[in-house]
Amino acid sequence: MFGKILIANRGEIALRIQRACRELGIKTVVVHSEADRDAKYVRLADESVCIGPAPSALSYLNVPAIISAAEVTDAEAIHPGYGFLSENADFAERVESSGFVFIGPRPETIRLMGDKVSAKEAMRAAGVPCVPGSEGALSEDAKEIALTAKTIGYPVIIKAAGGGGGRGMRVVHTEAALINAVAMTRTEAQNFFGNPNVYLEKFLENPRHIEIQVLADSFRNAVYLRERDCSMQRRHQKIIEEAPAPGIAARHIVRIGERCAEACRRINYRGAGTFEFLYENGDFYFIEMNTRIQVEHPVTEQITGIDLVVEQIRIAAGEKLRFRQRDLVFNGHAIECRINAEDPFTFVPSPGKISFYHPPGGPGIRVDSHIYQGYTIPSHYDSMVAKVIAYGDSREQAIRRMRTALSEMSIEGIKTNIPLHQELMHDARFMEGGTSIHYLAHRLAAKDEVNKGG
Ligand code: MV4
Repeated sequence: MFGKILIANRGEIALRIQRACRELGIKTVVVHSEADRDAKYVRLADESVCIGPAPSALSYLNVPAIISAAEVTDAEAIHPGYGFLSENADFAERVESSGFVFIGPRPETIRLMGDKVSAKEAMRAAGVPCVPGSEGALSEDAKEIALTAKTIGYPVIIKAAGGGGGRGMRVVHTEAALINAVAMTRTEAQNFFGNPNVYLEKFLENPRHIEIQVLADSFRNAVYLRERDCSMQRRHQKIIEEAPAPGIAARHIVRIGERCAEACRRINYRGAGTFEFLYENGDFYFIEMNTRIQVEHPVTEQITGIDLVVEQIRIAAGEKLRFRQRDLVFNGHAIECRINAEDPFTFVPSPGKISFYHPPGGPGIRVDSHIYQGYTIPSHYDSMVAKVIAYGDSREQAIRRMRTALSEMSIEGIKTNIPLHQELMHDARFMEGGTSIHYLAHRLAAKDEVNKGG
């Protein structure tokens, strides 16, 4: 096992990774920007290194500074967390060529999955069901593109190979609009991602976003850790996630989960990963794979009893998976609410000093957060300041515990989206379960109309 790990991230996930390291008896180094110098989680680390000024481009994305920090502190491995450099294949390569272990998949795997065209191709070849669409990237031939779209059937969605997470997409309803839309998406793709390749898919109008968590070691052992439903989102920012997904039969999950685990063995995947699917009318369609630990990993931990960050570290250290699929048991239901420092209804960020903080607790409540009374939330980064995770025997119990937790929680001095979560925990459609990716936007729009007196 490693003696010392460098954590190339900030906020709650930097603290979460430190906790996993402590459990394994590993010393920690946290790198931080000037804006995060006084954060408590930085003090809690065994060592810390300032790697640059507040803007991420000069600190958390500053590859030479991070590598130097690992060198001067004698760290053996680097955990990238989520966001920042976590899915940057060039960074993973630099980490390894500098003699450190990258806690994540091989650089080639990250590169394969970073290109959504090659990811989809690899997954289709490995037996994972995908959204019907073009075979690979589109050619330059307008007639051929029009024929492809016609064969798929309108509406279609044009996606950038270098995109993902909702960037670089365009929906097209008619052949008349197709070629111009392809050209525009291509130009944007070149400008944003440096890759002009685009591809076509059937546009699914009202799907749910269901993802499968996997873990794989370096010896082609792979397991799936069931699913998460991440449909409650706004502008591609998830706000509530849960496991298992309400209303989807376990045998259906088993079938798709086995496909994901088998795909991991085929591509010799290593580490934690997530297969993202759209789920509509009882069918799963693969769209993308994430090669990092995700924000919402705690809901999976709560229903499996497995510490995903600990497992990531063990796998990176060359250990074999300690369990097989048949050893895994899934129990109860977990819901995560992402607490953001923002206006609950306009979503305008609300950084600043926390003048009072009281976290919730009690049976089945977990809070993953780096904040405390007196902490100042910097304006330079993501607005997520805490994750409240409620676990129960049933979804109903998890919801009841979440309501209590949200009512106990107080964060003063800044605005948070706690009031929005409180509304959603009493929303009839949420309580029923199974709302689509469009539900939150529609609900917010409907509420706006009421407020305008419409
Ligand atoms: C889609 C889709 C409908 N049909 N693909 C957006 C994020 C990226 N990961 C893929 N996305 C979508 N791809 C087809 N063929 C709808 C979305 C989508 C979405 C997906 C997951 C979660 C939230 C979303 C919000 C809007 C659109």
